[in-house]
Amino acid sequence: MPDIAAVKAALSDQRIETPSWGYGNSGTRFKVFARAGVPRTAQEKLDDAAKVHEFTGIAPKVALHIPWDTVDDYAALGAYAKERGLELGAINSNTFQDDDYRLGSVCHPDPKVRRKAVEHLLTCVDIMDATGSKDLKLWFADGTNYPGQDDIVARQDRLAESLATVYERLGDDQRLLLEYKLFEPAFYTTDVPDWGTSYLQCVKLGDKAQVVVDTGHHAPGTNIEFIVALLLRERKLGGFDFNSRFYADDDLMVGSADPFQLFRILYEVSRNGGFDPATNVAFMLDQCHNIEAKIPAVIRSVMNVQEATAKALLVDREALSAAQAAGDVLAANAVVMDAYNTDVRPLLAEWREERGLAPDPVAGYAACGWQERIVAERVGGEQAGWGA
Ligand code: LRH
Ligand code: MN
Ligand code: MN
Repeated sequence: MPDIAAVKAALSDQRIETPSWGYGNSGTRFKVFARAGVPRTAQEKLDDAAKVHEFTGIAPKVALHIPWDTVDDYAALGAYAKERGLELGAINSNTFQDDDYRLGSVCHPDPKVRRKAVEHLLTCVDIMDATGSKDLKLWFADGTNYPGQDDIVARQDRLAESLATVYERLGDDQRLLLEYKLFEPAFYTTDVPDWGTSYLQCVKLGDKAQVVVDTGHHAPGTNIEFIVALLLRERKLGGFDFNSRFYADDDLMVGSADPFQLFRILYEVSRNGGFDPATNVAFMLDQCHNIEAKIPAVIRSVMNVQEATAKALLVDREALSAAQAAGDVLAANAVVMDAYNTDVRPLLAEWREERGLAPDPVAGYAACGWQERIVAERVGGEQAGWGA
């Protein structure tokens, strides 16, 4: 059986990064429901993130999205985060909201538009220098809607050239993380649709370029844990954007639709050294809380990742190897299922109490008075939103 002290130690090493945009209002293309107390500034988003960290103990990092989190002084924002026990995490670029990007950004046929997109990415690296962020996370909405609209390979060439310019600008301890997504907003071809395309581009760039797996960005039925295992084997897994989906890019709370899939993914992370801080896998959330309260939803999401992690760490690797070597299919499967079916909530409550945390973070947050305070104090001004 796995040693419980070692499991607890691994849980203590885990860090989950929360997205600034998860604290703001979001919705669908049909309606954005505003919620009382939602942050109006990047600083207020950090104040909320600090509460998530206070009650979970493992969420000190906050990812920013530029220009959604534009401020005058990024070093000051980094200092603001630090005063609250936080760090600024990945800088997410945004080359999808301007009219200029109708036909794409870094893959656009017009070099002037490509230049504009690359300039934005270089600005994001400047921001990283100011905040101390180590990861530039790139997702491109680029693609085409109709057969013949543009040349598939020419677009890959433009992508490679644009990425190379950005890669050159990175500092020694900074990474370029390239996220893929099957479709949307492009509906015929997408320029980075899958892990293979991201991997090929990253390999050409070099060691500081790695792939991001957003769990909502695959075709239904895709075996995501297989992708994770392969990328770890190649040392090309830069991180995750965790969320849950029933249909497409739903961005629901991670682990809600299919907690078993989350466990299977995290087992491959465990099996392939991905929980070792030296492997440097970024465990990020990328979610939008459209109808639920935001801070408790982020807390619940962090807990869902932590529960699945605990189960993954509980897999009896020795017994599994023995069953695999003996070709005992049922015994091997039983070892994995035993871990998955373990109720880890008492273990995690104990782990929290050992750190002076509330055993139930959701209840702890509900009782702390923060929600009432922000509802009373955050009046006037414009609420932050997904895309604002
Ligand atoms: C694209 C995506 C990407 C963006 C985020 C807001 O669907 O997953 O990570 O930066 O959503
Ligand atoms: Mn994402
Ligand atoms: Mn997405």
